[in-house]
Amino acid sequence: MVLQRKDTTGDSVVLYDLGLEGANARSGNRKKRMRVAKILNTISTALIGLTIAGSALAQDGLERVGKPIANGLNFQTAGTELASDLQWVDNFLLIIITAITIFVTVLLLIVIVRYNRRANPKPATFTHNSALEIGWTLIPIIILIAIIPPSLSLLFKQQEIPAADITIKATGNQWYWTYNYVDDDFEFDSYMIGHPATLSDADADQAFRKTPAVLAALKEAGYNEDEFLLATDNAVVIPVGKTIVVQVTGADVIHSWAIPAFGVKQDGVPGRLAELWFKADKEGIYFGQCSELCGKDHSYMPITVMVVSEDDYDVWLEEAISEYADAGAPQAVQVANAN
Ligand SMILES: [Cu+2]
Repeated sequence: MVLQRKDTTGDSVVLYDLGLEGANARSGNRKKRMRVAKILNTISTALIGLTIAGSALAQDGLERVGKPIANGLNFQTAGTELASDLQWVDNFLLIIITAITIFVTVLLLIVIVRYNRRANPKPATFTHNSALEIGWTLIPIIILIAIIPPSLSLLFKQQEIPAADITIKATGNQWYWTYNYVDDDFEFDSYMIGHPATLSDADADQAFRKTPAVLAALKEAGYNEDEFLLATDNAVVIPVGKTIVVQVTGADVIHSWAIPAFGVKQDGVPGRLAELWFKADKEGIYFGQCSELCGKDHSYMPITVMVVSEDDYDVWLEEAISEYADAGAPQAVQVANAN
């Protein structure tokens, strides 16, 4: 940033004490600027260090992504390219906003210390500085232009839905999800383990809390105690490395289907069919939650996505079709395919 000063009256010199670069900057100011640059460097290094530490922590939960981790910081381990891109943009913006915040804070502190009534009893009387005004207009514009390419390209990547390998329709209900595997025409409901629907009638009064019956149901389904409120009785099962398109809608009120580790979140609005897509990079169990306040049991309709190998998926698919598909359903699929 190079700002030329036009005003040459003695009083106007003080303006350049703010640490801005100018033709009349004194050597003392240059030293100060270098100190500010050093502080900026230290802080951005610390921020990057924090990011790396957070990622390393998140890696401990590689198989189960999306549940709370002790001392967890930062994002969940990215399970898709969309999520890694989102995290990159977030870190990029974090560095920019940190630099801006520090810069403005330093300017404020300098003004407070140097130009209070006691330290500077005779204030300057000029009101304009064209170069400075052009600078503080152009520099924010340049920053905004620098932010546009990564953020807009990511937005388009999320919103332009590619051809699907597997299409799943997710319908939000008060308060559970229904998943329809559109290509194979079967559907099932997915309840949080601990919901009365997942317990025997005798244990119904133990629902929604970490009671012995709920803990036993979690264990039986292969989940740990700390996955309570995230684990469901029927997970969405998908193969690794395939493009999955999820059509999201609501049956009663607005819900939202979100898996943070996949970088996806989409409102399910009754009467509308929205779409999101992702391609999971690695196998694992990924947890998400309904992310639109949808009523009293909003917190009890989590999302569990199981990413498995293609072979395991084929085995599961066969079982799921025989378990969930209606007797007349295969015919309906054939008719639809013929068209
Ligand atoms: Cu909800």
